[in-house]
Amino acid sequence: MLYLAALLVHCVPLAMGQYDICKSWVTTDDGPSWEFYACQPKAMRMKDYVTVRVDPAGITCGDPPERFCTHENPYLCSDECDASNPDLAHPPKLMFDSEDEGLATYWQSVTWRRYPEPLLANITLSWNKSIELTDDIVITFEYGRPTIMMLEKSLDNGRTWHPYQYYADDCMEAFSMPARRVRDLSTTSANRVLCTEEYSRWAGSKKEKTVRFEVRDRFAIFAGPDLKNMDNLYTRLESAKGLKDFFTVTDLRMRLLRPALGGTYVQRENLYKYFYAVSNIEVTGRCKCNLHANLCTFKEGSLQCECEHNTTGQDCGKCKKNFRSRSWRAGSYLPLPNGSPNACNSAGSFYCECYGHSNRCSYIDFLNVVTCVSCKHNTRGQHCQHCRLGFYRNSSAELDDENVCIECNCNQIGSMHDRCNETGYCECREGATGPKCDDCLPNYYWRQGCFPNVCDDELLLCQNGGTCYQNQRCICPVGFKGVLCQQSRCEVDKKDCDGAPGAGGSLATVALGVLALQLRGWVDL
Ligand SMILES: *[C@@H]1O[C@H](CO)[C@@H](O)[C@H](O)[C@H]1NC(C)=O
Ligand SMILES: *[C@@H]1O[C@H](CO)[C@@H](O)[C@H](O)[C@H]1NC(C)=O
Ligand SMILES: *[C@@H]1O[C@H](CO)[C@@H](O)[C@H](O)[C@H]1NC(C)=O
Ligand SMILES: *[C@@H]1O[C@H](CO)[C@@H](O)[C@H](O)[C@H]1NC(C)=O
Ligand SMILES: *[C@@H]1O[C@H](CO)[C@@H](O)[C@H](O)[C@H]1NC(C)=O
Ligand SMILES: [Ca+2]
Repeated sequence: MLYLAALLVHCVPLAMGQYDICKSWVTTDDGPSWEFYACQPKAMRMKDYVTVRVDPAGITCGDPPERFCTHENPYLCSDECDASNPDLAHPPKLMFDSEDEGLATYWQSVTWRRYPEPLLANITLSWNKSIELTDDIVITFEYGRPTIMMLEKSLDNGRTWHPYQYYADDCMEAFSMPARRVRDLSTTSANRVLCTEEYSRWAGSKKEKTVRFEVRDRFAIFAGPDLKNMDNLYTRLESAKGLKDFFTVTDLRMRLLRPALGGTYVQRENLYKYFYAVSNIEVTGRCKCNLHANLCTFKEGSLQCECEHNTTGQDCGKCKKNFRSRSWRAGSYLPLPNGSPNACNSAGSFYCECYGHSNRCSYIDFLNVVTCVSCKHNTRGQHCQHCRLGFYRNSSAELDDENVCIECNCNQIGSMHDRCNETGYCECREGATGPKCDDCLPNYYWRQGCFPNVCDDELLLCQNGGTCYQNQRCICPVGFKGVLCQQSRCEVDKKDCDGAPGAGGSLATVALGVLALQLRGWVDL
């Protein structure tokens, strides 16, 4: 009885209590109504929902069958691994089964018979769902723990990986890192990635079997040794940048880099006692639902939050359709003790979707329409569904994305105006080209805009020994003049020499074009 009570008290901070309900039906002066709270699912044994992959191919023992020895009894090699015999096979799934008392079932690698080539294995765990760790990751090794290994994590379903913790019997030698202990971390370094020697030394294969990633010790930095002060932890998780993400994973990878050596150097005459054997990988955590769900279920092979607060998505990371009157936000642990639900809302009695770009709608009497007011993120329109002039639609972003509108960035001189088409192309003045109109067409030169070449090396050659200066003018020798130095100074009178082309006509065309486009823009509004 006493034991049971102690056990319950011990479990309270992580298993029960705060943030376990999303809403309740309350009676107020205005009558009964729903009240909403920040909420999160209970912690679960995550190994029940994991997909595992072991690399490289052929690293699992038993194909072909192989004998192996143990460090305790290296010359009695009577044990056998045989993949074709269920009693002697050691497939990866045995790292996640539930074991009868006393009978360890385990995945086992081939032996290090290829020494000195390193014996490397990757064990990759994937959930296809973001998980928040709530307790230590505990990996149990039969026949000794690796002398070098590394734990990596991914937050994006395995697209990118980051080191999580390094393990070695000599951190300096293996990773050029000083050995540290999680217990010695402080509030400012609680999410530091470190190398520890605590789980790699030889102490007999039966005695010390576990390798840990210490989540509790890191929580304890804020919540105290028995995690009694969870409020402080929750406050820190909200305020300390990157702390929540540090405990969040979608995938984990153990990189086994050197097996147990039995406390001595590698004995080449008996390589059959070197291998990896993992009997259990315990991962305790909860589905990350952004504090918008208190249930997480296993559906169609994946964990899925049962979203409340009118949110949706695998992690409740979006507002439901018709509930986007303001931008989606995660729920918050603060203020204590119930937190803030930050629920998604429809705009009240009348419906007006603003795709999260505005928090306000207003009714325009004479048009009889409801329209969003002060659209943000460079959007405009009744539902903030268009981009402001000078911006174009980001084709890889949803309408409710903050990055939905991209600035056109048209070159001010080269383009007719600062608007662009749906793919970001600006409308260029004569002679200009490029998506932003900051280049010149061939036979044009750039000088505060694009101008047709006056002279060049092909068709518009300077004559009578003149030289072409930057396609802008011919530098004529003494005695010649004219655009291409084609005229002798004394031959003709002044009137015939001035051949300046009239630019008035084309300027007027440009101005008209601008006016027409402005009109179109105005009508568009
Ligand atoms: C293990 O994964 C890492 C990437 O994290 C990769 O570089 C390495 O080659 C893999 N090792 C094996 C044995 O597959
Ligand atoms: C991952 O989860 C998503 C959302 O539940 C699902 O659509 C997808 O098929 C899953 N992918 C895999 C590889 O299981
Ligand atoms: C979500 O929408 C429903 C109507 O579909 C409403 O009754 C409920 O109160 C909303 N919940 C929240 C948290 O806004
Ligand atoms: C377009 O939207 C995507 C998704 O939000 C974003 O990652 C990207 O940066 C946006 N592109 C630009 C140019 O802003
Ligand atoms: C935008 O303009 C460019 C260049 O004129 C053109 O290639 C592209 O097809 C246009 N895009 C659209 C959507 O009209
Ligand atoms: Ca097992």
